[in-house]
Amino acid sequence: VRPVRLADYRPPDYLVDTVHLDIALDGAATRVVATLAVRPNPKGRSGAALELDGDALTFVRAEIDGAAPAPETYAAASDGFTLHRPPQRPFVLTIETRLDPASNTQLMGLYRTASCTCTQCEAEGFRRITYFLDRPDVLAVYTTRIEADKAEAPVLLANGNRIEAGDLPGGRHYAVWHDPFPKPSYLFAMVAGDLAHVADEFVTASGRRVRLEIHVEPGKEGRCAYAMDALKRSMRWDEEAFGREYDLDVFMIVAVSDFNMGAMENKGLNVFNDKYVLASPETATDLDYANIEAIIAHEYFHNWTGNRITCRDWFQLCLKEGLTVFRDQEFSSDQRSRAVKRIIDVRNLRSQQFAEDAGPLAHPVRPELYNEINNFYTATVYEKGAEVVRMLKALIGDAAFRAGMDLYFRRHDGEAVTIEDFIACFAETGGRDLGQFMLWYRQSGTPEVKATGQWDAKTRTYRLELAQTIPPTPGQPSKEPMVIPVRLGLVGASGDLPLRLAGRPFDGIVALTEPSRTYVFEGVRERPVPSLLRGFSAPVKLVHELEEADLLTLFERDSDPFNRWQAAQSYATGLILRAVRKPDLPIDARFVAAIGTFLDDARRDPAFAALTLTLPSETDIAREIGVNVDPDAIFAGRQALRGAIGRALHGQLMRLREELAGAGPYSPDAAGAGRRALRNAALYLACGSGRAEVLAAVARQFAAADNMTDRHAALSILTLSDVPEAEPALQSFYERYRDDPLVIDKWLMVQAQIPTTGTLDRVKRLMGHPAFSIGNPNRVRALIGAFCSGNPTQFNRADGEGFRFLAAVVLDIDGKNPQLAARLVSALRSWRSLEPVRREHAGAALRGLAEAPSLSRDVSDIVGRALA
Ligand code: HT7
Ligand code: ZN
Repeated sequence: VRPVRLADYRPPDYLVDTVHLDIALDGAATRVVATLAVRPNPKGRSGAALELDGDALTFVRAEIDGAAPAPETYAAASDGFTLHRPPQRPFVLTIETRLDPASNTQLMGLYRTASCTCTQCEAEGFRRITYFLDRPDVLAVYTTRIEADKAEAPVLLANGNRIEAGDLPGGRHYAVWHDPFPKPSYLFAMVAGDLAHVADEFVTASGRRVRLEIHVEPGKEGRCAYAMDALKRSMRWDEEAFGREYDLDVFMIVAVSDFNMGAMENKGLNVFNDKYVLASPETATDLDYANIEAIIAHEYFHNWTGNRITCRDWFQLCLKEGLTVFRDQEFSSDQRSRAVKRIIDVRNLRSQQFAEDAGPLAHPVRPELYNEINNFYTATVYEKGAEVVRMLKALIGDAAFRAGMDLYFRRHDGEAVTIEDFIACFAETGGRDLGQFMLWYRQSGTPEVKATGQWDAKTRTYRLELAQTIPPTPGQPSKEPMVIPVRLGLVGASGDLPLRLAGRPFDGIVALTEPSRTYVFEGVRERPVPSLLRGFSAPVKLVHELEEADLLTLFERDSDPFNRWQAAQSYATGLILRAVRKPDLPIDARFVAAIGTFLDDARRDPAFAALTLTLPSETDIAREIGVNVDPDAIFAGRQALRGAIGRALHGQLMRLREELAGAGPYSPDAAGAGRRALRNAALYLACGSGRAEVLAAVARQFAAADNMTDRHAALSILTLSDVPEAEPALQSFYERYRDDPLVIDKWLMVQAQIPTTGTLDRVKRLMGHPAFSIGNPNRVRALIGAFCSGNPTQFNRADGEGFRFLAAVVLDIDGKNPQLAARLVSALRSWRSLEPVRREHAGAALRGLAEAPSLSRDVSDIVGRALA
């Protein structure tokens, strides 16, 4: 049947109006009876067979309108159920299946996790529970009856509102839930288990009372306060920023310890990876808190962008994901610092999405073909998808954007729609043709914008030429020019210069639509330094050769905080690249001096200063180099810059750290988090000096910290610095947190990232540690994911052992959890940019995987595309 093509989309031949699910949990003999009200779709093919999807199902019986059909009229297999000649009128189809949730290691469909039995249906998991038209354009009203042993599973939850519950003979009980909102099958959820919960209430803008519940493993209730607060703030923000109110009487979140991704937006019953719910100062870092806030918001926001209005087909995934990421980013910007949030998001976009776009797995924001949809929950669909929405807003303006969103909600509520439907709303409210803009959804690859500028003192003009090119990507050898919003300003001796463009005051943004265009700014009285792509106004690679003195001007004077940060990053990147190419040259003292001056003022905005002091990562540098990458040389170049800053500024850095020491108890708010981030960034740089007193301070911080952020930062500095103090610190960390799996993940992760030759053996040893479990995605990501994606020198070892290790682990995991295995393989997405020896080893590991017998569709799709 695969691959699936967007061009082949056909409306379903049948629709399902209501679904009654009766799920009786009973270990390996769990019984599911589905009663479906089916009718022919007027937009489908009349008289067509009804082909229901199934995956690993055990068929028991079927009925049509209460009677058993003749055997020759249907076919039931583990992967589907077909009615050859269904009635051409509404009819009721009942099908019974048997399941064993405990043997479901894929964590898709109905499965057992430590504290409960739960479901994960996106994208195609519902077909692992019952036979169904498991596609997002079939919307039905669900009623779910769950029955289970009362002692084992006192809590029974499903989508919607609870309408009935009661006890049954034999120590069993049941609950019936009804969700009045039609939804696609991927949003179905149920949970049954021995769970504790915390409850709260939210009163909507129109005065409706909504009960809020967070369900967790008993004993973890004390770690839900931040998630609950984030939920209430998200609900209020969606009312204020988008006019969206919650629509059911209850909103539930369940935290589970075995989960393939971050969380899932099932209608009224979000299921979360416990990592993104549970937090206390002693166990969670500031980053954990920020992630919890963002993911709680993201899943909540899906209620309107994804659930009330859903996708017509999986090619439209960015319709809900890109838009919802945009919404959660806006929320976090409003809750915290907009500039800091933007820098963090752009760093993430560049490290994940740009890398994807530059390699063999590149695909458009809206792909046109897939072999396995699970492999398209990517940085391109999510993060680039969010950038596309942000550009749309920049191009049509805030008011037209908000009006477009209002129109979208009004026009398409209760529907399954396409990107074209979405964009049409903004074309209408923005009063413009967005045909060219659609290329952002169709063309893959990161556009490159080359800028060249010239100031003419005589005419007081500044000519800026912008030229765009889009590199070839798999299946797309040539591209058309895109619409690229470039926010810009010209910076003079005392800040931004007032500008005129084409005789009018310049509003700060141009839309480049041609391959190249020259803009002539008037009234430019002094030689300016151009500040381009302010706020990172488009997801492009800007090529603009600025002198180091110009970068310093922007770093010190640009009114745009993003470009102040960018100038420091570009300068540091240049220095690291020089150190990689010419390791014997000393580091440029002017940059170090500028950082020294910056430190004097760093207290004004600690979170921003912390980002400015964070050197470009090894992956950032690898991306800049692009070909024949040698991760060892990059590591050494980066260390050289860190060492030069540490040696020159350790006194100043350590004083700054002292001055920022917090008074009072830990609080995860943005101000406190910013202070801690700056203190720890300063400590990391100071430690580059190798001075004993700095190391001693790190060790003291590790021992005396009153919160996980500072303790974890100290542990990470010690392990990254490969000093003798690291081992006892690791030992004591383990002893302290051995009963807390989420904290032990941090212990696994810091060890996986140690940049020394013993790390691969250490990782292999840790796989045998009682704290590790190959069946738990969080443990696998913490140890193996962190090694393969977060330790460039050791994963990319020149002897190829890192790649061979990954291939062996992937084969092992693939038999149990293909989704998890496929995600691990993505660590090899940039393999062709490595230098020849490493490239050969990486290619051999991929080819070895390709030849393995019985590879899952998930892994073979990634491997096949990586090798193509
Ligand atoms: N919509 C969800 C994406 C998802 C997922 C979540 C958990 C396990 C498997 C999954 N497959 C797809 C999460 C989100 O983007 O909000
Ligand atoms: Zn999402």
